Amino acid sequence: MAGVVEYFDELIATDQRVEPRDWMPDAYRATLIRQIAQHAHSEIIGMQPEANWLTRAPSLARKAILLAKVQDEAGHGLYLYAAAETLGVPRDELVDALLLGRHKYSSIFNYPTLSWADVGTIGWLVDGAAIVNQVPLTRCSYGPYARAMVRICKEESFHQRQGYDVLYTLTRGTREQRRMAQESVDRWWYPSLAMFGPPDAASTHSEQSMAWGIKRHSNDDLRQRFVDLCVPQAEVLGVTLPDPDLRWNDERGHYDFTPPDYDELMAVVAGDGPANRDRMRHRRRAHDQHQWVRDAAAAYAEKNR
Ligand code: FAQ
Repeated sequence: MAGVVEYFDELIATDQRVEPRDWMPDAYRATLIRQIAQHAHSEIIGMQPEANWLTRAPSLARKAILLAKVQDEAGHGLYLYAAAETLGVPRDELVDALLLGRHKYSSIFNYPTLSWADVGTIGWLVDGAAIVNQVPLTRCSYGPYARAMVRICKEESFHQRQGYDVLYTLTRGTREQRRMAQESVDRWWYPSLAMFGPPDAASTHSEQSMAWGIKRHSNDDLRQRFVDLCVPQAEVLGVTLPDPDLRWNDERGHYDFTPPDYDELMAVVAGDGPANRDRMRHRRRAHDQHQWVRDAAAAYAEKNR
């Protein structure tokens, strides 16, 4: 036993990857299962807000692009479930944990998409926040998660650009289109900042996850990085970020900003956001209605065996 513990400590200390065959502490395994499963569920639930606009995209090209993006999210969910399975937990169990409300998914997907501009804003801000959070995860100490993140980040980068392009087009359009873009940014700014999680002082897992090399930066550091990136991008778009206290701080070398309302974050995470019930109802219905697909796939696999 002592040998494997030292080997694990050595892998972490020398910034190498832990692989599924390696011994790992139970708490390290549990933390990874929790984070990777939450991440996978977020990708799957995250298909719903944008899918809401598939039938109403303003052109065939926009519809084809959005369809591809939503399908990418399904693929991300599948890579991530596969990464979680390497930790010894079957996929059925993970999916059941979501459906029974035992697992969380990202707060951001509990907000409704009220206008076409929301498709642009989700791409720009939500995928933008996802990239800031996930690029460091390509260096996560657990190999299968880190490798899944490499491909996911490349695709997220395309998603972010398509969203920016939607907003760029709207902000160069009619007065009504510019108004729609601004109204959407006003609604999504703070929920996007909240995606990074509670402030460091209230983050239960950060310290241990950083010691294990699962997380590489704290929630607040990543949130600050995101704000610093967004301000010049908002200027190019010609939209105003809805924060009167947002200003450059020469001393800190960062923008000062108003943090999101963490009570709201906790309420949304606890199931009380504007769309939580709809999201879960839709997910459970889809799961039940497609039982025949899983049955057919299992029967086909059995036949081939
Ligand atoms: N929502 O101690 P910490 C995407 C929970 S991007 C819900 O700081 P940790 C792409 C947290 O789980 C979105 N719950 O936790 C896309 C913990 O609860 P627990 C998904 C939250 O893990 C774009 C408790 O609060 N990305 O899907 C949130 O160290 C467009 C205490 O928090 C990821 O999952 C929240 N915002 O840090 C798809 C990235 N924040 O488990 C479709 C990977 C915190 O003790 C369309 N995950 N909680 O019951 C992470 O980086 C981390 O898990 C954090 C949270 C940073 C989210």
